[in-house]
Amino acid sequence: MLDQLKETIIALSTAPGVGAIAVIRLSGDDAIAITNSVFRGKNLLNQESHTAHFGTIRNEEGEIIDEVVATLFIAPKSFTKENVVEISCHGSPYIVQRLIKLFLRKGVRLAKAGEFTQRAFLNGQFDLAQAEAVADLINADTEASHKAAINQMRGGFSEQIKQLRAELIHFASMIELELDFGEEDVEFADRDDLKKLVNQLLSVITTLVSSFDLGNVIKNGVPTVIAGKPNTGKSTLLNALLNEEKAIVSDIAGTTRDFIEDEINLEGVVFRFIDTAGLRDTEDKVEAIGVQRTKEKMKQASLIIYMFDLKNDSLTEVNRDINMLENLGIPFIKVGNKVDEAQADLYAEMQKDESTLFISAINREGLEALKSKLVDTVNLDNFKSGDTVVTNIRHYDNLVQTQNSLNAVLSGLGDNITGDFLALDIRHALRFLGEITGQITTDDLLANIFSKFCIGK
Ligand SMILES: Nc1nc2c(ncn2[C@@H]2O[C@H](COP(=O)(O)OP(=O)(O)OP(=O)(O)O)[C@@H](O)[C@H]2O)c(=O)[nH]1
Ligand SMILES: [Mg+2]
Repeated sequence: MLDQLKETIIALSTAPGVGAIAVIRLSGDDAIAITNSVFRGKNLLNQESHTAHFGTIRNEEGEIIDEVVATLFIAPKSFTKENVVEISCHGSPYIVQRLIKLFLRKGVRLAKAGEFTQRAFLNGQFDLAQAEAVADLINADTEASHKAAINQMRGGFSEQIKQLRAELIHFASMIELELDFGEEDVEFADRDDLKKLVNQLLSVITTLVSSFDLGNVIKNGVPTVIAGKPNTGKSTLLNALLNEEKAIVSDIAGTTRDFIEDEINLEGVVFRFIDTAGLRDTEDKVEAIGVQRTKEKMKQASLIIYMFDLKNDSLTEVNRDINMLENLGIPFIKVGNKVDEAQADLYAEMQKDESTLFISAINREGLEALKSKLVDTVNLDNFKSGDTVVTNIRHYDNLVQTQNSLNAVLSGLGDNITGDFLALDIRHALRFLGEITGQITTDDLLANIFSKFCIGK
């Protein structure tokens, strides 16, 4: 791994394809020297860090490949803390390819996915959780996900975790010291203090764990299933929300067979709407498969828009459906459609329940109220107040594991178990916490994380 680190790596850092400018990045001990060997205009070896230089790059025959600007970052004042050169050339894939090939002949090698960020991490530029936030930041496409990624990249909950972990290490070493004394009955680690610390840790970690619901929504959007009987107007609503004729609408019950989905961004949160086959018992084979899929989709949803038909449904049917949804245990919004042709008695009855919304999907009436209700259910307010939110599933997994180990420590303390068992559970907790920030790493863990990055990052 260390030898690999010394090699100078290269990759296109801008998006592939034609553009005004493309940026090729090199990082490693020899980045500047190698660039200098093909660069004409100035001696790059005599230049200061953070300076940009115009010149030409020529191949072995002296032929000009392109006019470029080379920006120098001298170690350790660069993203990777190594020597870095960023070459801005004309944004033609042909030129980029010729330049990279020239550099490969000069002894650099192609960077692997995420290798620049991995080097930055290994050289101590930031911790692992922050490195992962770099990837999130690149993929962020809403205000909320952008904010969460920036937050995490700038330190987020890493500091908090490192601090608590340091205190726990102190206890672990005290208990292990006790073990060294073997038979003698000594207690260096005060059990009451340990209990206090573990409780404190648990409360912080529990808050972080429960923030993941929101974090996941911020990062991946809210899968929202539109469900209801055939012909209630589900596809009409989807089209109205998306502002396009995405789904086929007809007055034939059972029009939608497979599910259709698309996203919209409401106040910085992405909702992934899934229009489904109407729920009913049917003899039609294809439709029956669709209904089965609807039921599965509903179980996976974070939110269900339950739509009923004010024109055609009976109160008994609606109540039965609502009952079924309550048993499902997934948050749902009740929406009565076709308010323009509503049966007076059903409408009056349903209006008694203040949480029910009434819309006319076909006339686009009541959609704004529905949209604000959707946003309300996500409850972004927590996030806006600057609370730390866990958005990464790996961090979430580790936090849950830490929680389990700490609970084991607590119950061990309750049962007065011996120091060696306590030490074991504490060590587990330490490992799970350390893996979040990268204080403990394995090659597998790193490979797994950085391979998800794009090449050039
Ligand atoms: N009066 C009235 N008719 C509506 C409204 N919304 C939809 N419709 C009509 O209801 C019929 C069914 O609409 P769809 O959107 O296809 O209903 P669906 O729930 O997707 O039906 P399936 O795909 O069969 O499950 C169509 O004829 C629509 O024009 C509304 O707000 N008012
Ligand atoms: Mg439909």
